[in-house]
Amino acid sequence: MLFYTESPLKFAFSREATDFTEQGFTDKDHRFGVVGVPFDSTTTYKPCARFGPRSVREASYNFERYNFVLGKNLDAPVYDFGDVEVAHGNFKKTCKHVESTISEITDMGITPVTIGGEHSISYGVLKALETEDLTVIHLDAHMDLRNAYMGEKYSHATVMRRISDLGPEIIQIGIRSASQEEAAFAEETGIEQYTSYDLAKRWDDFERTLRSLEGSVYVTVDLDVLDPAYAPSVGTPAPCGLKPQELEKIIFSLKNKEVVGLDLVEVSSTQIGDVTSVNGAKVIYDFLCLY
Ligand SMILES: [Mn+2]
Repeated sequence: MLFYTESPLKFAFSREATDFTEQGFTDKDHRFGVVGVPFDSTTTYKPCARFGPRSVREASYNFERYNFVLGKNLDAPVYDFGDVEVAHGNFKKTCKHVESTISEITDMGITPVTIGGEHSISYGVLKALETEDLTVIHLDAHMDLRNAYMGEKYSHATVMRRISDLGPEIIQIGIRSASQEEAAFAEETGIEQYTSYDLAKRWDDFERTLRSLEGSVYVTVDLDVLDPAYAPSVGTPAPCGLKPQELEKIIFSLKNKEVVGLDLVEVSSTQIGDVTSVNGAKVIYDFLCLY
């Protein structure tokens, strides 16, 4: 018998961990584990991403099990494992906790869905995954490719550079802000990019690229990829971003891809029902509805 949690401390539609030994699962079944990382110590502009896991989970209760657009129910087994223990002010320690937690989850054959926290936490997740032959789909207003930011090697602003050090292919989507150094690095290393302007001009090319992607895919969504009209409560808002309908389409295009994990970062809402948390929760909800 399945019990659906009503506690706002767990993502909507997640099952009790006691169901975990439920019979009937095969290795091919997709199971998902939600983990929060309430860490925001490297934030340089709007703080409060430490409240992201709480506000995104709370907002997830606004959605119907039936996904109207997809015409199907959210039936995939989802377990919410709660939050990783973070060490505020200590990236390295927090990163180690994230890495070991994600390793435990993947060892159980469960796909991690991580809620940040600011973007630096994605590095801890990727450290726990096999990055050879992996493509990281990175949705963000910013490239996050600096080698260091304000003297810090590990930061929300350098996270994709650190992930690129791990060796996966990277595709950046929704970009509209970068330093000259980052733009040069992306060009030199052949990181594929679709800016928010590209998406408006040549959506079909972009869809073709996504469709032709083979192998394992990891998805990292910095919610500032949306226009600040739809996601004002993020660490570093940037104008001229995506609409929720476009983000929805991108998430839906992950159907049939071999997704080994997804994270949603940079939600810094402190208000219940705030538009940023609702749009953030929708990313995870839409993704889980694909299975
Ligand atoms: Mn960003």
